[in-house]
Amino acid sequence: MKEIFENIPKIPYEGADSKNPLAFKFYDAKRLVMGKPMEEHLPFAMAWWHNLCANGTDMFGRGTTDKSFGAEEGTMEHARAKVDAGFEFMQKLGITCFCFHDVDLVPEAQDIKETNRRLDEISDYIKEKMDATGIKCLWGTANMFSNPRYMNGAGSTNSADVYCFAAAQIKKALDITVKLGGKGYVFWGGREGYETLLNTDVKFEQENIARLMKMAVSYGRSIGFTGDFYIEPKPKEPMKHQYDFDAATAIGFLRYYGLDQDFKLNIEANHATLAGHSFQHDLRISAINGMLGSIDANQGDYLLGWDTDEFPFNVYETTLCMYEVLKAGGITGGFNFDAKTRRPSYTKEDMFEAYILGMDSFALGLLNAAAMIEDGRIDAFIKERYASFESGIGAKIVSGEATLKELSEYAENMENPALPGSGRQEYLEGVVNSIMFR
Ligand code: XLS
Ligand code: CA
Ligand code: CA
Repeated sequence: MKEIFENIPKIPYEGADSKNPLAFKFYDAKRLVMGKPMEEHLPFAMAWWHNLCANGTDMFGRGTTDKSFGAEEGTMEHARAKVDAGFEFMQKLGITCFCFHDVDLVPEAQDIKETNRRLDEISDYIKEKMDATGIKCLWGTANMFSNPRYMNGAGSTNSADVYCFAAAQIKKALDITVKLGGKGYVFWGGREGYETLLNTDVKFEQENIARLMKMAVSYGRSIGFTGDFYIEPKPKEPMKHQYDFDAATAIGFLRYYGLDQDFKLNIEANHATLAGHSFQHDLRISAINGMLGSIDANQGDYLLGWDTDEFPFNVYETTLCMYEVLKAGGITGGFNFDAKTRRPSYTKEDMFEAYILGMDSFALGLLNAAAMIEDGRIDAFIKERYASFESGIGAKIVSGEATLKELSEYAENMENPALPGSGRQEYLEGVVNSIMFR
């Protein structure tokens, strides 16, 4: 078969001193970190939509990047060319997984039966490639936001017919995910939200979303899907207000509707920051609730108020992310680069350099986070910070034996309490710097 990325070799690891743009400087797949190879800590995935489909089109202009891969766009020949390109790309980078939406794989036909036939055909071809290369599917999903029929959402639409169409798409996307052995199935509620409360029955819409998710769980389990369903929280864009605002909101929703046994969260860096949180905040909230499933590894731009889906470059952020991941004991999902090159970065080399940047940034994050844990100063500080709850009245509070009356008497019998110990934030930030730039 003809090579698509002809001038690009398999990307080697060359170390931090390398000036070769097509080499890893920090991602060394077999290097052991805390007793485990980097590649096991960091199961990276390629996002089919950005990498093989997005061509740089934005609201102000046409695409800048040729993603035809030698075939006419909108044809099944092009769908196959994307599979060839994707597998060559992943193999050259040593990426072990991919994620997809149904409509990333094939052009949508006028009639869903024909779209589904095309999905059957392309998934046979993808499966062949997976068997030949060992590359796996991290998760699948259905795109229920691009087509105009979803202008008012899918699960939250006001049209029962559109709701049924969404159900049909989910059913097929689940079939394909199971056929490809996908570990997870994502619900990103792009248009599940509202523009104005004046035309919206929020309670009814949320109940309908939950009904659709329950049907998806029941169907998925019936066809042998044993993986996790994921909600991917995002506060806004495209809707003004989206129901899965952030990790805490999504967890509340899942628990309220009894979906928390089947669902976890897929946390995206750029979505957490749009919600006014740090990436690590949403990771921590998910982890402490037993809901940290998978990660969409990208970054936003603090100067822009929208979802820019950039390749991760901010090593402070990847460090603090990997700190949360290591503390949580790892994730069962993976690290999906839901990221696109900037519009003026339109060459095939740019596609590779972007992934090298992302993989190196996460490798650095992993090394730093492991060093922070091995250093122990942060853990020791936190333990000491709450030490007053380890004995005496503090221990009684934690054990649940204390009453409000008893605490009140305790307070009445003491002088004013001393100020709590210093938070020492600046010291701790200095510890992070001294570890990162060791
Ligand atoms: C968009 C989302 C989307 C999901 C999958 O902002 O990130 O790409 O990851 O539908
Ligand atoms: Ca995403
Ligand atoms: Ca995004």
